[in-house]
Amino acid sequence: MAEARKVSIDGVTQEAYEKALGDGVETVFDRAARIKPCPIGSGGACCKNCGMGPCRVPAPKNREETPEERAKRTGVCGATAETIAARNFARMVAGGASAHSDHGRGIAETFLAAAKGEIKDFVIKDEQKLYQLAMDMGVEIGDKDLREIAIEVGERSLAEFGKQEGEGIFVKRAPLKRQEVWRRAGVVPRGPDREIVEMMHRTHIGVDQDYESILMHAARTALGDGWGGSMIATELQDVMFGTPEPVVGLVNLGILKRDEVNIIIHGHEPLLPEMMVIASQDPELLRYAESKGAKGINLGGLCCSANEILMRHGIPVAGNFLQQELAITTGAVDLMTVDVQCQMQSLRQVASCYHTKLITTDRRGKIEGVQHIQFEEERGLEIAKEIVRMAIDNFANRDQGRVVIPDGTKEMVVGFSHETINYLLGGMFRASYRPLNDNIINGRIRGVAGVVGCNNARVQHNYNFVTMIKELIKSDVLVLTTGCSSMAAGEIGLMTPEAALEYAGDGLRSVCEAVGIPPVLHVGSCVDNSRILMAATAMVKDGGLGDDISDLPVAGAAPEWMSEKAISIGEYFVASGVFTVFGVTWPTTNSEEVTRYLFERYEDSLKGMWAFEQDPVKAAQLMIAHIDKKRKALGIDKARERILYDMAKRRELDAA
Ligand code: SF4
Ligand code: MSK
Repeated sequence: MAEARKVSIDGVTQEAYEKALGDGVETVFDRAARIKPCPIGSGGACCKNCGMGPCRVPAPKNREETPEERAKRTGVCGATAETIAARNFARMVAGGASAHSDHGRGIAETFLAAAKGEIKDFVIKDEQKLYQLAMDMGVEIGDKDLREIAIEVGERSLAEFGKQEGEGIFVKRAPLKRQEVWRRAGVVPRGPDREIVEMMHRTHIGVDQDYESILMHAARTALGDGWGGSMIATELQDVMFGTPEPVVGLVNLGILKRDEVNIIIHGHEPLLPEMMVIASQDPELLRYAESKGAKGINLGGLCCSANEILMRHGIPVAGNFLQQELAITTGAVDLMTVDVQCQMQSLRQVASCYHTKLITTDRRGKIEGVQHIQFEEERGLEIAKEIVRMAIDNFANRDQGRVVIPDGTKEMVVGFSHETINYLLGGMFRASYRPLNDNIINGRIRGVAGVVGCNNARVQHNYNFVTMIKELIKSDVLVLTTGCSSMAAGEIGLMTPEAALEYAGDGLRSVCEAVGIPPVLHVGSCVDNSRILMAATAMVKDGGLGDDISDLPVAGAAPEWMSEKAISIGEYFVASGVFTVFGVTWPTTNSEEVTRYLFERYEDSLKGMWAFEQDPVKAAQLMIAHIDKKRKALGIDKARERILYDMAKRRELDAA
């Protein structure tokens, strides 16, 4: 059993955890205390890729190994520790890329069906983005009507996944120099399906046994995610559901309501959540809820499903990955739906301790013993209404005597899509990243960092995120977040314009004040890391900061990562030229050579590299040092020294 104040830095989460303890319900925090990570597997020293293994090849601890020992450190088939570590890492990339890409494929299928008029509940909401997308995909617009354009965009998107030859359609969105880097390194992605299948093939026993070759294909696979599957998901979701614009939302478990029907949407795909937003506001269902004694229907989200409906509709967010069980242990959740990714199997056990109805809604994401209602796009709203009705019916079963909703929510301003940042900075008629570039060049903004990824029960919930982000913004680094990182920042109050006054350095604060933005910008869900790629590309294209993403004073991080998707995201950041730091644990520590390849030698071919640092302050300092190195290379380091002097001078004058 873990101690409440040690499991999370967030008081609301601590209170909810104490309630779970009091109820005798085991949660992820207790399991993490009970189950220790395997020291052999965690460093990539275990191979189970065939029936002669598993083979364990750990390096000796606390001393250098002799050449003889090293020669013997192989699996039964002779695979070296390097091959084994590289294969394990590459398979994590493939796993993560497949999750994002399968998400993207589902969206493309729905988009195409909607464009053809085969399903009525999904429509084109952002026509301007559709036209832009069509042009980027090379669709001739001519005198075609919107429907024809949408069908062609849908068909081209779907065809991308299995593209056997050539280059992914969005590769040409990248800066020209980046494309050259990829072509030279031989990592231009074809379709994500092809790259993922090849990755699995290469890492089968007896195929690719050169760790460099494996790791270069890992880069190609990840690029097929970031500039392929994930980017398609983001683009089509925006066209169908609307491109996010700034909106205020609430975050944390305190969003649950004692006197309303509480429904939580958990997972990643926004199809059902979009329908649930409509269904939960349906007048007939609201009357039905009243007839059952509830004052209303309260829809909330968890994980990335939450991010999707928060940034498009301002729907409140109950929390991030480590808070999913705690939402149920409040005793206030009448129904929770889960679709795909990041939903714990333990939800079934936790829900069984309360009245909560747990429903799986995607055929790919079933949980043994849990009721399944398949979401069918053709009957999207009808199914959503059916689920809302079930939640209302279950409200009567709630034992209000067991309900404890921790007091505490925070406001967060969200919805900073790539387009929105463009408009906010440059204005509607001259949308541009130029003002951002100017503020980087003049030194008010030191650089930009993407802080993304999951929570991990091996470290205190939200601590690494919040500590790192505070360190960055204090040092005038503008932070972009996605996924669970966004909730961590929101829960501590870093996502309001006022946060800039309290936490940001002088330079960043002055820009946030002038534009009216928070120092930490919520850009979306996990697939929306593709927005960060587009933002970086726009910075290059608007000029003054070099020719390539690797020239920019930017860095990436996932200080609490746990999922394979995070590894794929990190890998495509690196392969796009971004210095990227991960915390908690590093999956190749058993092989110095593989680790060195990822941390140093990737830079030779890809101009980006990984780093690992568990301490979030030190990790932030690594990022800042990288940003400063890039500023120096661009010759803009002096401008920042001047601006700091100006600030100090100004303070002196203010004090006088
Ligand atoms: Fe062992 Fe080689 Fe089989 Fe892996 S592939 S389990 S190293 S024999
Ligand atoms: S939900 S992948 S825990 S960010 Fe996207 Fe959070 Fe990580 Fe899932």
